Amino acid sequence: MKDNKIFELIDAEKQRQSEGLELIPSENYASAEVREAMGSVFTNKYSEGYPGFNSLDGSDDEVLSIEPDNYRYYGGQQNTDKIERLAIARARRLFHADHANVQPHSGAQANNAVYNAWLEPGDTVLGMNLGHGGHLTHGAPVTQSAKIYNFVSYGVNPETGDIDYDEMARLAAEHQPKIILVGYSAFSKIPDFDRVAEIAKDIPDCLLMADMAHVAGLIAGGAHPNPLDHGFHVMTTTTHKTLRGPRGGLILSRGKVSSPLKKPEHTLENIPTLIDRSVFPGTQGGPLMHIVAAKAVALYEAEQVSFQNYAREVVSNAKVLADALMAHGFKLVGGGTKNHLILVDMMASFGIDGKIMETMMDKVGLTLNANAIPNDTLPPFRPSGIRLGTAAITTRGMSRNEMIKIGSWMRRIAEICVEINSGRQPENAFTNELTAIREEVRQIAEIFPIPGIQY
Ligand code: DSN
Repeated sequence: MKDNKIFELIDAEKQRQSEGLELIPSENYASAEVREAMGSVFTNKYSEGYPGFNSLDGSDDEVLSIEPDNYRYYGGQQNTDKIERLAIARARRLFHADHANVQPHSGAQANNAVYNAWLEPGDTVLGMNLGHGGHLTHGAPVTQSAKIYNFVSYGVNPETGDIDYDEMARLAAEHQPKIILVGYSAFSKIPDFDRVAEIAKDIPDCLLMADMAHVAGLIAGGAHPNPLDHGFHVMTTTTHKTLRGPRGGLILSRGKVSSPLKKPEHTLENIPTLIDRSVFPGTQGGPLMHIVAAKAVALYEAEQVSFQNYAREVVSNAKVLADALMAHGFKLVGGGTKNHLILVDMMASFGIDGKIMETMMDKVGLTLNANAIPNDTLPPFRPSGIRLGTAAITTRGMSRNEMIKIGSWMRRIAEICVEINSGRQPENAFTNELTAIREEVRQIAEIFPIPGIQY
């Protein structure tokens, strides 16, 4: 008997996604093929261990022509070995990495696995402050890793919105971190990876780690620098944001790859194998092979020329949208964007908080999220800012005209929020106008359907 309740909700979600526009910068629309792989029979299979790392250079066909030297703890790996090896080979090619571990279940798992691979309890990590755009797993006190390791935070300069590299250098010299971590969920500049590598140069055994979850698709598509090309040892990412794959994690590294069955010496050169042992058995059990298959499909898609065009278009759409918003009086942290992401200070722009804007945008089918801005004085659940991005709407094929349209809808929504927030007018005074905007959004959404989704 079919579980109708759940399948009705799946249909409702298909409709919500199809009729609205997704502006949350960490979301995207995975292709039908990625979703098919996710729903495949690989979900039935246990594959603890690894598929062997011999001969992963060259094309897919060359990789498939070699018999894997697998290290698995279950039989029946004839097909799983091949898909995992293809995923690894594709990830290595795309990100110029010596090694890829495609098994982390999420970005948080990927980060924790790297910490566990390189650090002893009490060791210091220098990462970006959560309140300045960093990520929870970069040392927020509520996390498990913050109980184990000593996180020290650098921030951004609120005037420029850029990383305060002088502060980073001062903190690095003072605390001698074992990891310097560059990564973020709300940052719209391009990090100066060379400068960070220079800062780390004089610190013994300092691992350079980049959490590029937000921009991995831009890196893969050549629209953003790759930290592994600038002296970084490790890059972690999720696979579902700009990379447009299934929800999951990925760890890329530079160094020597050896058998995970033998513990290697604790050196930066051995980081690939230290990471493999840290993912399994260190922090995870069986890999999700249906997700690994879907990661392989997404990486295949990211190797196509069309994906390079996509990555470039995401960045140029973000710039057009940022310019449109600024022309409408929105004050952007950092004064614009260099990637896919826009952070707006709603308090400074219109005297309203980000949650009010998020809620009102939802009513017309435009989805974004309230977000803290650097040095925010408001609490995280009702912060001063909003965060939006162009990864998903670019997947739908939208470009300049639609960005300008979104900018003008947002201006009107902000004005409505101001009226309601000030108490000058009740919300129901705007019911008809909000319904009309919602209909305009629906019409544009219909012109640009989500690839691979029929509803
Ligand atoms: N939750 C993600 C984001 O929205 O940026 C980061 O993991």
